[in-house]
Amino acid sequence: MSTPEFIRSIALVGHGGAGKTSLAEALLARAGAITAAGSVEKGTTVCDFDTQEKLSGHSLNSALANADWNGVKLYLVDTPGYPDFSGPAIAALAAVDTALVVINAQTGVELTTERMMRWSAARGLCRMIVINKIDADNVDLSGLVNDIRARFGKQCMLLDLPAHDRKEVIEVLEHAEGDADIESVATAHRALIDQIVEEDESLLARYLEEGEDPTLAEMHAAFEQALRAGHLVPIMFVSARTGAGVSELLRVLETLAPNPSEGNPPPFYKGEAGSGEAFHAVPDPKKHVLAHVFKIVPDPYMGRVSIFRVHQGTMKKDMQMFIGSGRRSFKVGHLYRLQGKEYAEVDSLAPGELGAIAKVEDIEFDAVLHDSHDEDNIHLKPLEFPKPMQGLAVETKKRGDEQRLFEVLHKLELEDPCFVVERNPGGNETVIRGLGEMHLRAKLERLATQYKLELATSQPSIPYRETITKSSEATYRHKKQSGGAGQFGEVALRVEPLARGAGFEFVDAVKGGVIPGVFIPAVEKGVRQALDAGVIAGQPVEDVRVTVFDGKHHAVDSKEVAFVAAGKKATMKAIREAGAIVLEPIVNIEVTAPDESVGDLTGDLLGRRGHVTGTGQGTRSQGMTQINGEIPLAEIGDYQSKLKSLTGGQGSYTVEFARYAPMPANLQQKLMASFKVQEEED
Ligand SMILES: Nc1nc2c(ncn2[C@@H]2O[C@H](COP(=O)(O)OP(=O)(O)O)[C@@H](O)[C@H]2O)c(=O)[nH]1
Ligand SMILES: [Mg+2]
Repeated sequence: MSTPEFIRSIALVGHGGAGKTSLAEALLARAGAITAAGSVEKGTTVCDFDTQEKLSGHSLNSALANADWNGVKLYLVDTPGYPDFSGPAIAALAAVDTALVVINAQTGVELTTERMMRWSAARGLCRMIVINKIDADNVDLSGLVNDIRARFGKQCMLLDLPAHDRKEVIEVLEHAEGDADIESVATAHRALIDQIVEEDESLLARYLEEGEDPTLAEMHAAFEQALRAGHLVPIMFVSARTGAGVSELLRVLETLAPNPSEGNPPPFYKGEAGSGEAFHAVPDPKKHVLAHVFKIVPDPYMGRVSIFRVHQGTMKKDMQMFIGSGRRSFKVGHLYRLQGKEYAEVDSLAPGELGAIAKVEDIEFDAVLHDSHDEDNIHLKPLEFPKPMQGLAVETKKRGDEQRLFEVLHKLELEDPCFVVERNPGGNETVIRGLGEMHLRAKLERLATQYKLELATSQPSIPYRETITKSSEATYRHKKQSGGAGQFGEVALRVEPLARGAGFEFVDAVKGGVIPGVFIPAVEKGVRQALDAGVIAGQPVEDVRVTVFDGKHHAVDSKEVAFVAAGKKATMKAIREAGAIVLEPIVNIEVTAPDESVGDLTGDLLGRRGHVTGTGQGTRSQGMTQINGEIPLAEIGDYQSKLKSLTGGQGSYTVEFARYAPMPANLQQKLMASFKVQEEED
């Protein structure tokens, strides 16, 4: 068993193509965890082991690897870099102490670089920047460093410098002088030490007095403090291809990357996620076990594999554990450490270690595992994922496959927090949603190749909503006499608008038992039926409070069905009088496209009832501009093909949910008219 002091956990994050998977491979090879580095092109890397990843040539999911180096255990989490696959990449941030942001020296700071710098800071992680591909032709390393500092701040400081025609690097903490590219070693050395000693007053005082550099050991604590506080974001240079800088990076991970007690882990909560009572896990092997599941793999042979980080205590083979709320327990059985697709059995895992258990079907993504009854209902600070909006309606081509499609889609949902499956309650529509077109295409490919499910796809219906703009009251009496028994129930209620996003509130304000308490759930059921089915346009009604304040009952004829019917009809009546309107989903869109197509794209967005909220002229990638805007979801159906034709195939985009907004009156009229026709036909 390793002790926490000798454990490092690092997520390799950054834009697609930056060389994260290749760099993980180079680190593993240099540390001796594998005999030779494989290559992404040949499909022989540890981290891109999936068939689909090998074919597409880039990572689609996160992957784990580990290495032993000078008595230190390194855990690496390789993550996918394209925005479409950011679900697993964000999830990895919950499992590590260090985010290693890999930047491609050829293309510079890209979309995912910026996002990961932001997301990992928000998570409190220690950040380090690695500039990869320094071997490539026509790279402007000095310009890139300036750009990094302009975007992310002066605390981004050189920890090493490329030297000898970029064939090697010189570490500037250890060396006070030397020949290097970009900047003089002496300047970089001075700047770095100045920044580190700032963290510790006594160190600073001595440094100023004696005018002599503190030793590396003396600076260690201050260095970690600077990392944690975000006062220092070291920049290093490597070439995963030639190996330049790889040994130096390995040494930095060993000696300077935080161990679990030097990191800045997010808090846990007792009770509601994100609210509740906050507390911090202590990376002490002797305490109660707390582990957080950041990845689920539905493995065809192993069953459901849950991959977690141990935050506190020691997870042991055969231990009895609880899931989240503490009501369900399971025996750990086999415990594994992962090396790409290989599972190695281990007896125990200490705080800071990443491991896996298999065949516990109750465990879900984001669950907290613990070994104590009292520690019930624990959550880790919630991760923030973009809400998937890009949708496709899917149908099996072969009849009889429907049930299996449903099961398989559920598996895909488990492993990717940004992929969801919706069953449209009205129509018989199954809609898959993801972060972009490429995301959904990857899932369809997977369904076809791995599960032999061929699907027909179509544009899904738009998830409109209804809401009300003022309060209103209504009474409805349901009375029926059929044969001997009758049905009687009368409900009076009030509907009031709530803030956008508030959902639904039901209030029972009935006095004196005019509606007996046992029938209140029936009234609520009727109210919900009316809201779910929609009133003016057949869309679910949201952001309303419904208060039942009066009614009547009959000693013999009052029945549940009567109050369900009365609740439903009273709600419909009240909503019709409450200034009901239709809301439509608006999405944030981010387009990256060649500079010369910006005019056309802006015009196209306007034509789609959208507008531009900002453009970033691109040093990010030479000749590319980023356009941010807002657009109704209803208008992006064919955006992919339009973008392709306007940019000669060079543009890409992502969307995420922004908000619901009232629909323009003319479009709302249309929707309501078609709902009327439908209602009359039924
Ligand atoms: N010239 C050069 N190419 C590299 C280097 N590292 C990775 N590559 C190439 O860049 C491409 C993307 O690499 P990959 O590791 O898949 O990037 P990822 O998407 O960040 O995981 C592949 O073709 C690699 O061979 C490097 O240091 N130098
Ligand atoms: Mg990769």
